[in-house]
Amino acid sequence: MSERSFVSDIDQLEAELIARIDGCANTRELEELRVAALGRRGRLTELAKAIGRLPPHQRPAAGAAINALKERIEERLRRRRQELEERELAERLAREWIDVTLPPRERPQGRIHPVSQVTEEVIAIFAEMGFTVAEGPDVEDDWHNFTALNIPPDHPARQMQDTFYLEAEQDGLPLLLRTHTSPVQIRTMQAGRPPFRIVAPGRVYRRDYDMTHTPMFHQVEGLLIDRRTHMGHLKGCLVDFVRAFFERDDIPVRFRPSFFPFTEPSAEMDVGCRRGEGELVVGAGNDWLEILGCGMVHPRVLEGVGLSPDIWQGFAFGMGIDRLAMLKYGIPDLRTFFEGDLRWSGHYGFSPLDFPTSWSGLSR
Ligand code: 2NM
Repeated sequence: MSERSFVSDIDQLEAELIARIDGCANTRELEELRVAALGRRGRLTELAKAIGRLPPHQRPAAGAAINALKERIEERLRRRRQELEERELAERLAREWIDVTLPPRERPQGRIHPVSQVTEEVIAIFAEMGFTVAEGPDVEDDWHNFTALNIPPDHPARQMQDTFYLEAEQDGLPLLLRTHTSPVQIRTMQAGRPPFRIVAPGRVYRRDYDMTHTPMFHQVEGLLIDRRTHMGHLKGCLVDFVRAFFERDDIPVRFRPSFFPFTEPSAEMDVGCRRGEGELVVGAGNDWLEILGCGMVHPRVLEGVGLSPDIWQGFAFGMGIDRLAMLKYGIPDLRTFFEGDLRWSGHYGFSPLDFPTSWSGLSR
């Protein structure tokens, strides 16, 4: 190859590349062109390789010419890129615009389910009295759900008709869906040291379905264990609770003797109410409505978790959250709670902004 033809190749390539750079319509085309010209197998790179075929004395000048061309092309690419970027930006700005005066798009606002609302209300009230929240598994074993609670082997609650048993077994006994949240209290007492003040909210399961029963429902149970605890503490605590919950200082209450295997003595607590045609008003009237079960924790339950009943005593209670929600907020049919009907949630649900939470100031 002669020096003259090399120089004319350079001139020709320059003219061609410049024409193509100017002809690029956008930055993508320009980038393709840059690779085709300056890339590892690009036109300029190939031309540079041809220097090796020139006679040695011509190589320095040819090399310099190639480098100068490369710089001119790079500069041209840079300018063209800037032009194209500015044009593309201007096009995007013209095309993509937002009308900031438009009203915001409507979007669905969820509602808090009455069960969640009431659970948090109950927790908040007991939190003020120094109780903390404890939780446990929905799938329990026979010992935590029954035996530790002094429920005898032949008790009806243990029957197939009443309890959901799983196929899976543990220590030769089938696992089950907890029938109350009491096993949480058992687990808490086993894992820690007294005194205890806990509430255990959660789902529980019983084989029952009619106007007032669903196979899954919600409970809050509470437990207080301390030295020299007595029935007076139980009554004071629960009377304060119902007054706070129903937001009435004058609400009539009474305790009726009852029976639970895990408490002795046991009681049921009623609140005054008024019943009319299809209506039920809590807090006044000459009728009574049962709202919770309670009692002093049975010595056998205490012994079962390694506490001496001579030193530690306590009281426990349990209530149905769903029923409390029906009473406080006038919801007639329990079964509607679990149908997931958005019209129902819209009507009976609560604003998320009013949700009482552990971070909204009441509990510690
Ligand atoms: C109730 C009524 C009375 C109760 C007892 C215990 C435990 F674990 F301490 F023994 N937990 N919950 C209890 C007592 C529950 O529900 C109607």
